[in-house]
Amino acid sequence: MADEALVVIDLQNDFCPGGALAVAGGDEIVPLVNDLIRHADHVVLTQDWHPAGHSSFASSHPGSQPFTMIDMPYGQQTLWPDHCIQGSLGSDFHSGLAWTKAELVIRKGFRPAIDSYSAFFENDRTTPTGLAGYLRERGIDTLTLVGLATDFCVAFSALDAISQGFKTTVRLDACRGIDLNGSLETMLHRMRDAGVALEDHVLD
Ligand code: VGL
Ligand code: ZN
Repeated sequence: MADEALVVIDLQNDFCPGGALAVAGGDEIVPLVNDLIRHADHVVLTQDWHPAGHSSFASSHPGSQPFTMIDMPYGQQTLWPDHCIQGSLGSDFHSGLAWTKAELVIRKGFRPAIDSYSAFFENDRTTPTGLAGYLRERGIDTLTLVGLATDFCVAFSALDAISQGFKTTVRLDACRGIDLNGSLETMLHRMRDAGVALEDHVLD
């Protein structure tokens, strides 16, 4: 139907094996995502897109290690290895991703002082990316989310999609997670409780 869109989250080299913030099996989802793209009416991609020295990088906080937490003016923030630096090979979409059909690429995380997991809002939870307005103006009210990582950018995007009034499905078989301190379990529960439809066609 014409009111549905597939949103492919951060299927970039740095989140795939060999990348700077590799998600286990991140590249395995590419064939299935391509299949979903082929069948979708509308396709939107997100691209994690950080300037060098971004505040979410552990390297920007002397003495801090990746995968630890830090207090930012907008709340707690996980620190990451340097990744998805604007224009780097790591920031490119996976070379096997059939992205040409995408009608929109939303870049996020480009403000030096704020990280952005969600496709809709930065991590201050108030700065919008413009995606909700774009989708509404296009008459799209139903979303399927796939990509990386299940428990960070996919989950935050799905929770915001629900709060913005979109009927939202996450295809878990077309996602892979980071799973930091139980984050996968936590975020699966949060999504289910919020009304996100969690589908896993591997289990069908
Ligand atoms: C992501 C951590 C940092 C993601 C992006 O795409 O899930 N995770 N930047
Ligand atoms: Zn990032």
